[in-house]
Amino acid sequence: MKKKVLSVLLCAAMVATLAIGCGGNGGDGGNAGDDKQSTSDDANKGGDDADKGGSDKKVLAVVPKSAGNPYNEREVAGFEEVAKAAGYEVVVKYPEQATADAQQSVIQSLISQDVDAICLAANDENALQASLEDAMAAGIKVCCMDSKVNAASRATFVNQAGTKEIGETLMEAVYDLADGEGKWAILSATSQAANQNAWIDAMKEIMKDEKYSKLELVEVAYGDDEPQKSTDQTQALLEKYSDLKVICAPTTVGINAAAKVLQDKGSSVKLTGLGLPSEMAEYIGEDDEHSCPYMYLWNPIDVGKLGAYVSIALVEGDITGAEGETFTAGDLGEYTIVDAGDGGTEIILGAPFKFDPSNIEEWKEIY
Ligand code: RAM
Repeated sequence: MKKKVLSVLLCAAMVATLAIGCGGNGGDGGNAGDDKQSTSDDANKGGDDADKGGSDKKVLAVVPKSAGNPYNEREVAGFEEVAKAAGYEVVVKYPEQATADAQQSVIQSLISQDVDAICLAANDENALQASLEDAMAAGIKVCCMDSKVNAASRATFVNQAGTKEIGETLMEAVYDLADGEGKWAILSATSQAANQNAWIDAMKEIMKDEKYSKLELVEVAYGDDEPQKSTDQTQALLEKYSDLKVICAPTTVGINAAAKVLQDKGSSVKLTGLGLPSEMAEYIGEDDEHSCPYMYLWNPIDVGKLGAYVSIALVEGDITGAEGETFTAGDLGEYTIVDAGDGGTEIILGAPFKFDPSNIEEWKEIY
């Protein structure tokens, strides 16, 4: 019930943000740069041997899944905005690849830098446990956003929307676009991505319902959140399954690549999933000219903002990440930490938001 109220509030906040032009974020419609590692303005904490000298500000690190993904850049922008305004230094460390190994070396370097908090979007749920336990043993507060690590490796997790809710939303879209029957495929990110895997598992669970018995999930393909690999995987799906009806891509990189392939080919396969309005506007439409009738997402800038608010609350000792704790996340409002169902806790940003021909032109300006 509480979640519903929160979702409604969040949608209202998103609409309000839209009305006021998103307070400066709206102009950042494209890539925010593709540097793999960067530090905020004067913080200069990105060097591997940097220490806390030079400033007595506390340092919050943010570790996205990978570089070159506009979704991740928006998360970082939101994180930086909140953290800097609150007087913290920010270290942004993009791993070399969307892998746990690459994130592991980033975490080790952040431990040597003695940062105060690490907020990461995990490339693997379990593989980072040893490194993150080292970080926590060194007094660093650890939380995740977007894609979680297991309960033992985090204080809490900023979840963009309820996992089951995302699964239900996407499953319903597939059902609708396939007219209730036929072959469909998933084009995901990496095979280890905790968030995509959780959404896919949720969809598979929902699919057990009789209602979906005439739908056949023929394959889960992995484009690794790389545009070229996602393009190749889409083409391979089309070649393998000539009677494919729908592709669902629960990744902004995958859906963008698939949309272009389908639209360029004039394919009758319909697409849905999770996409950035700024990247998908040209593909959204209900006619034969467009590959994606509608899709969903949440505000990635707000995911990053909430990640920063949680990092700050952990560092200041306002929360520990335990179920039932509450905190205020600036203009995002009041949040309660809830059970994540995996032995740990989470904070749910809001509900997935639908983008279709009626609103895509407005939202493409925002993120
Ligand atoms: C991609 C990433 C990210 C995910 C979005 C929907 O950008 O995989 O983790 O949340 O898609």
